[in-house]
Amino acid sequence: MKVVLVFPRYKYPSGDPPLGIAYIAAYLREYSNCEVEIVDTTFNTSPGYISSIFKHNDYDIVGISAMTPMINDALKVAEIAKTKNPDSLIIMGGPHPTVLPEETFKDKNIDAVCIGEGEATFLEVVQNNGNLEDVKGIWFKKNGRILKNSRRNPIGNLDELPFPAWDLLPMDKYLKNWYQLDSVDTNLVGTSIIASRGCPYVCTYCQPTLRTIFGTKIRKRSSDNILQELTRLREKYNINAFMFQDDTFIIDEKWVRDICANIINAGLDLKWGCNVRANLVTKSLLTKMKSAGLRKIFVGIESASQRILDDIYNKKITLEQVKKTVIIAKNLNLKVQGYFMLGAPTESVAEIKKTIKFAKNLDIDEATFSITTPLPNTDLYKKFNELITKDFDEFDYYRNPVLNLNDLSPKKLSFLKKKGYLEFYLSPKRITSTLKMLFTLSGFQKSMNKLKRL
Ligand code: B12
Ligand code: SF4
Repeated sequence: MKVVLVFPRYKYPSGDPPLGIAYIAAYLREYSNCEVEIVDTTFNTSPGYISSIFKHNDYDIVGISAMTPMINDALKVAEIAKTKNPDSLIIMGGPHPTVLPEETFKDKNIDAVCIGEGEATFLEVVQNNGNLEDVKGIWFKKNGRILKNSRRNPIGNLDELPFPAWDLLPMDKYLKNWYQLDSVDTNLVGTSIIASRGCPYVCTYCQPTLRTIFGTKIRKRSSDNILQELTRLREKYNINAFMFQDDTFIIDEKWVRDICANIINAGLDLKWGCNVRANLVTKSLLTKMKSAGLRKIFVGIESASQRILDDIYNKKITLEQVKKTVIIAKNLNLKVQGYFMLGAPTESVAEIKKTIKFAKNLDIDEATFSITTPLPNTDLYKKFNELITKDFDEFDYYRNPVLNLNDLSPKKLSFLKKKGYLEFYLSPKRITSTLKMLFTLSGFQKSMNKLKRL
């Protein structure tokens, strides 16, 4: 049996490999005899690429991954695949079809949708030779009707998963374009990993999507398993840096300390970064993490308005915690990147300006300003449903406002976002590092990719 997994990323080149399908591919290789390939358009967006792949290959099963802003591109891939080979089974998975399966089935080329985690579900589809009748986690079309199999429980022990199938991805390009630790050193060679799945928080712009994909409980890989992955990555690709992409990496302090102790004992000598939550940061924890190689933290700050943080985002952090986190990190000489969102429902222009000013004055090295985008099925989406466009192409929080805000036109919001970036990166205390970044060769290439998001 021949399987292909497609990651139809056309919009923004990124140094972050698509770990979801790389995990599925590795799992299929480990536990079945099928032939599996990954087709990733991240570095080859030419219109003929996908057509030529399907012209020259016959696949029994085509799996396509989709986040909301990628859905239209994903559906085009499905159309090409079905046209070239009407007998192939087309399964779509990932965040978008998981939260909007019925909507996804409106496309005639989609035969099945995988709800949630994909490894065990896809394996069973392969083992059943494409027969979907009793495969948990699958919804499928039969005689024009949608049949909904029951949900599959998430994999209990994440250590059972083989490491992602990096060899099926264009890893040379990913390593070259990886930018997460640029503010530490633009010459670092690194990649991203995922050490846990799930998040217990309930931010309105994110949940219940994450719970729908990964279940309600947070699952963590063992520190030994993580160490093995890092060792393997260093052997295979000579990395000297990495990032934990986990949403809430420091949620379990004991686990994080275990990982750090393991990294130190193994003498791994890798520089790394991770996402933190301002309400969970302590000096003692960050000190331990730094001794294991931590060089940068990423903090979801979102807004300088406590009203927006509490009433609109349900973020469960305070601005005091944010300030304290930055002070602790800077005293440890760590780089800090802040994430901010502009244009929440009910947010005033004054509040947006306050957020930009707060970011500018905070002692952080990098800032990302995105546009508040209530993704389908999130609590924020449900609450402000009538204000939101239904064109999924528009759901891109780097670029388009999807909310119709009375006193704030999309043009004005985009202007404010650009202004935020300029004020932040051209402020006297950052201008030198901004120019330094732009004038190193590797920094320049990666900065160009980032600029596409402005
Ligand atoms: C790292 C990350 C990124 C990275 C890299 C993403 C990548 N995959 O290349 C970067 C920073 C580039 C990124 C970008 C964006 N991201 Co992002 N990202 C994440 C994050 C934190 C981790 C992704 C990950 O690796 N997860 C671990 C793997 C194992 O899970 P997975 O990818 O979901 O795959 C599993 C299942 O979904 C399923 N599955 C996935 N694909 C398929 C395919 C088939 C056929 C099957 C059967 C199953 C299946 O099986 C997989 C294994 O179990 C998630 C949140 C999270 N914790 O998952 C958000 C998340 C995926 N991102 C999200 C979004 C919206 C974006 C953006 C679209 C934002 C934007 N610009 O508007 C952009 C995409 C732009 C682009 N075209 O590249 C949303 C998606 C929500 C939605 N409704 O679509 C998430 C869920 C965050 C959130 N809580 O809202 N992201
Ligand atoms: S935004 Fe982050 S902290 Fe909030 S629910 Fe989503 S993953 Fe968890």
